[in-house]
Amino acid sequence: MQETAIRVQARKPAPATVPERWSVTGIEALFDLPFTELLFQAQTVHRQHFDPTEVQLSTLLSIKTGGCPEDCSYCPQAARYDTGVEASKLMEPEAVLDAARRAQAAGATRFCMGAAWRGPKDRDVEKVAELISAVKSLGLETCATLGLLEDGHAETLQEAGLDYYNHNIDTAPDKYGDIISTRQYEDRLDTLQRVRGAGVKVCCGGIVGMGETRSQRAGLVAALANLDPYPESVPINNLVQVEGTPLHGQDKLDPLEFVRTIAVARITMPTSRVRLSAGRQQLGEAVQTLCFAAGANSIFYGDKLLTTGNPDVQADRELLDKLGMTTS
Ligand code: SAM
Ligand code: DTB
Ligand code: SF4
Repeated sequence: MQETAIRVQARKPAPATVPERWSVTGIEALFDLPFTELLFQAQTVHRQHFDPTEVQLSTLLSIKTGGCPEDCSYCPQAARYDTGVEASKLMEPEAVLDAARRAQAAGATRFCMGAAWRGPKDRDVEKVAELISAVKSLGLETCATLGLLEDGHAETLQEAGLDYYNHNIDTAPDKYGDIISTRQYEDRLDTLQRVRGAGVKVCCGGIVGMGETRSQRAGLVAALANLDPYPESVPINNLVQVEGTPLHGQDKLDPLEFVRTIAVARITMPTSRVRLSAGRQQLGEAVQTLCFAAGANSIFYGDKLLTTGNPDVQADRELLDKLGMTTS
């Protein structure tokens, strides 16, 4: 068979400093495109900034699980919901390092440490800073997601070697109050500002499949794309429905609508890593493949997310091999 695959040269992403301003209606118009047209536009943008055959691998570790005082209605770690997740203390450095070494040996290039806090106390930040330095010294990129940050926290984490801070806006601003009542959307923006101010790269995305309308999915993407600059890393989660959480039993999102969301994120945030995040197990191989074709170029890689399942490493390797994808 004739070799027809054209390997597109990766270009260094342009700095995301002069974002286009996106209106919700402009983004809804992208969602409304015929599927093949939307995918073509997303692929075109993708190829202008990245090698479309390459996927970045990030591994998650829950360094402090459960017992969280917040009421995020999707989350199995909120203390108020009976989900069977046991609360635990912050992990010891040696155990975190072991997990980071294993992730690196399996091929991950970024290690993301998550804590079920509303936000860390000063003492917690000191301890997490030690974990970050240790993980960074292995040669991995570092990411942390610890909740709302206060004065000085982002700077301490930056000095320890933090590359990315994950802090999701989760849903459209006009949907936020339906999902979380213990904090405001603006509190999230304030922490994102602190992260930027300290010179740490921003990982910020959201969850779809929480009963939002298409217009609200467009609102989520608009809010992300209009951050100035827009996030370097954009995790798009498909709600993992956990028994005991208020969102368990929610109508499931049409998988093709998930693919559309990925495509629209790619078009509106051309130089970002768009990451297939929670919910990959439920998507299956064919839909994930469409997501890669729509411009997704990162995944959470490893047998577990924070408390829920993820495709195992072997299955991911087989899928990526089958698709002829390379990893970084
Ligand atoms: N407690 C911190 C916070 O909320 O920022 C950090 C950890 S929290 C678990 C990180 C993110 O995980 C949330 O913002 C949400 O987007 C995602 N997440 C949590 N539970 C999820 C679920 N059941 N399905 C999909 N995404 C989920
Ligand atoms: C993100 O956007 N998704 C990840 C990561 N950032 C921290 C977390 C997904 C959590 C899914 C539910 C769980 O495993 O507890
Ligand atoms: Fe707590 Fe984060 Fe879960 Fe919300 S998403 S309940 S803040 S761990």
